[in-house]
Formats: sequence, structure tokens, C-alpha cells
Amino acid sequence: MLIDPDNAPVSELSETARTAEAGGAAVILVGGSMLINDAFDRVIRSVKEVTGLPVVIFPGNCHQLSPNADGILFMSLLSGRNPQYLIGEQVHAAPMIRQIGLPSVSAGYMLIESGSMTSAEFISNTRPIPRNKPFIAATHAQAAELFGFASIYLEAGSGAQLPVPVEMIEVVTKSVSIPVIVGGGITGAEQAVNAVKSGAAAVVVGTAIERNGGSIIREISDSLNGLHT
Ligand code: 1GP
Repeated sequence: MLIDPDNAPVSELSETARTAEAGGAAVILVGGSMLINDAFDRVIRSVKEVTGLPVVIFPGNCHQLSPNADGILFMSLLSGRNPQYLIGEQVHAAPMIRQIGLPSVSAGYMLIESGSMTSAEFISNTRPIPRNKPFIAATHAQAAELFGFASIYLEAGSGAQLPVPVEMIEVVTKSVSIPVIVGGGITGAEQAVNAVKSGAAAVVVGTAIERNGGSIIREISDSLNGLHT
């Protein structure tokens, strides 16, 4: 589950996280393309107070850091050609991550075209990979693996009109041996199941939970658990 600290009061966000844990969520990601309030650390602390789940920072920039999180997805926006998000923000964040001892998992982050402009596309000032060109995503993923990245994040963007196409997930997951996380525009169990059947190691859901409540997590996790029985 993804929590964007900008999207609701802290008490509401931690309550949703509690419902998500009860529904079978595995990890709580916290972050967003930008921050328009000062609630980032408070959200992390209050989510940790009410759930036993790992809380992992999903940073939109180098300011989204907290010693109270359990870890950070240390990402580089590989699909873009904007050096700020390829390496610039990371250089600013790295010393602090080392200083506060935040466990870090690297991710090659790729923005995939999803029907209309997303915040991630606008804020990062990068062009997403065309959704009908899975081989372009695959070659980026292979470069990420060669660089030693621990994972790939295929991102349609928060609140995307269309999720990452299953054909692209299939081609990318077959092209690399590192885990592929898929998020953006997943609004129900069917899309989550399709992503996992296509090879996704994990799916991330944010907006659908904000709109419909944490109960959707139960629906999604039951369907995903059904794949193993
Ligand atoms: C966004 O992939 C995440 O970075 C989740 O997207 O909010 O559309 O679920 P949604």
C-alpha cells in the first residue's frame, strides 16, 4: 500500500494503514511526487504506532527522509533523461541515509505512459516510455540489472488512467532476474492479479485505497492468495 502524506489528515492515513494491514497488505510505502505539508515524518510515526508492517519510504525527492522509517526504496528515474532524478537527488540524499542508518533497496524506476499526464511525469520533467513499446522498457530494465539495481519499479503514475500493460510486465519480467514491482492505476483485484500473473513480484496500490477505503486491500490480497492455492 502507498500512502501519500499530502492526500489526507495524518489520523485518517494511519487508520487506512491499519485497515490495510488487517486486509493483508505486506508493506506500507510512504511518499509522493511532492510534499505540500509538513506531515511526512508524523505520517511515518503514526503508521508505525498502529501497524506492525514495515514502513518504507518511497521518495519523490531528497527531502523525503526519516529515521523513523524501516527502510527506503532508493530509486533512480531511469526512463527519463533528467539528471536531477537520475542521480542528482540521490547524491543529496545519500549522506543522510548513511548517517541515519536507513536500510536501502535500490530500484530502477520507470515511468510508463498511462493515458494522460501524471504528477510524476510533470514534476520529473521526463517523458514516460510509450505503453506499446515493451522492448524499450525491457532494455531499460536490463541496463538497471547490469548496473546492479536490486529491483525494477514499473510505474504508470499515481492515479493513472491506465495501469502498466500486462504485455509490458511480461516482457520486462522475462528480460531480467531481479524482482519487478508494478504500480499506478491499479484499482481492483483483477488488475492486481493480472500484473502478478504477468510476472510482477509486488503490486502497489494507493489512490484506489484513498477513494474506496482499506477494504479493497482485502479483496486484492484474497485474490492474490488464491493464485497460490
Ligand atoms: C504511485 O505506483 C503508485 O507511485 C501507486 O499508484 O496511486 O495509482 O495506486 P496509485
